[in-house]
Amino acid sequence: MKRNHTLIIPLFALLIAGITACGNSKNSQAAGDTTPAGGASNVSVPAFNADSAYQYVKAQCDFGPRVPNTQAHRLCGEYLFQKLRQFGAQVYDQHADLIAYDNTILKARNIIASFNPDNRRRVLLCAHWDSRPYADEEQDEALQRKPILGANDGASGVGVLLEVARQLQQQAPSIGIDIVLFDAEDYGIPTFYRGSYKPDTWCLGSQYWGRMPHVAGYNARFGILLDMVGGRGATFYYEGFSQRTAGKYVKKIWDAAHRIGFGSYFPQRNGSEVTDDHLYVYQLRKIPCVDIINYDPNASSGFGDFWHTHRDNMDIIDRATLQAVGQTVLEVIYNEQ
Ligand code: AHN
Ligand code: ZN
Repeated sequence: MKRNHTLIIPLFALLIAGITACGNSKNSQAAGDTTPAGGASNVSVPAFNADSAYQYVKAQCDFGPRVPNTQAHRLCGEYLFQKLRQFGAQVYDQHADLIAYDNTILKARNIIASFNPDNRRRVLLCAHWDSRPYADEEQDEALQRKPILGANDGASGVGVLLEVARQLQQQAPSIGIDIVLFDAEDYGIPTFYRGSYKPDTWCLGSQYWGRMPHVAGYNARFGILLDMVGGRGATFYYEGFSQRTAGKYVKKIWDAAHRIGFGSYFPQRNGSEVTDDHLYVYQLRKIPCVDIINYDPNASSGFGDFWHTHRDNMDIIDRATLQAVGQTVLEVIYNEQ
């Protein structure tokens, strides 16, 4: 069989890449002295502030579409990096040149924030921070080639994680947390593309990080990926790949959501399998990773009728959805021993 160069080249063509770690390592604050006997308990879980998360979503959108190789993308990357440092994390900056489906070289930047970096017990939280260069789900073809704002698709997950980071600085959980903001998730082959199919054109930043983690041999107990977690009326069904490869953590997260009163957002029923960053976290780093993603298997709209259109802007962001997801994430990580 002929070697599959189209697969190998894009994945390994990591032309120029560099990682730099920047200090600010006043991190290990004593974890609370509560010692719960497993599961939900007497641990104090901070209150997620949805107004704060909303402002972080808006701040990203205010830069405009965060498409790799644009000024808005560079400026937003700098904003996210500085924000995470301000929250007291050890922040790693991972620059990489990644090859898109059409051979564009994307100047990509994964941003990784480690809280309590010396703790061996770790949980990974992740989201993508880039936004899609196309609105290829628009009906009007003229609109399809314009980049989207990605308030939900991109900014929402990052906004929730910035608010989680702010909470981590105020009160440390028992475990270490790594927040990974992946770049170049949403540069996958557009529907209007007439060239030949290529595999693995989505999630370029997580594919890079999976092969080249910020710390050699990086591992975590499990991961949670947030994708499209701010849309009004969102529902989060079990995502198929997560269920297959990280089932016990799916249960842990959905149980937590139900325990604290957000069950209506988290139906305990199977959804579809979605190609997303969690695939590469699992395949390349063997870390079970759960995708919390707005996908309704029963609705024709699937990811929401604003998905990959210009309607994915601040108008469809609902603080109540951000609250449901953010408080559930806090409930899970502060109960982890
Ligand atoms: C596909 O469209 C194949 N997967 C969805 C991954 C994605 C795009 N998440 C956000 N935007
Ligand atoms: Zn997308």
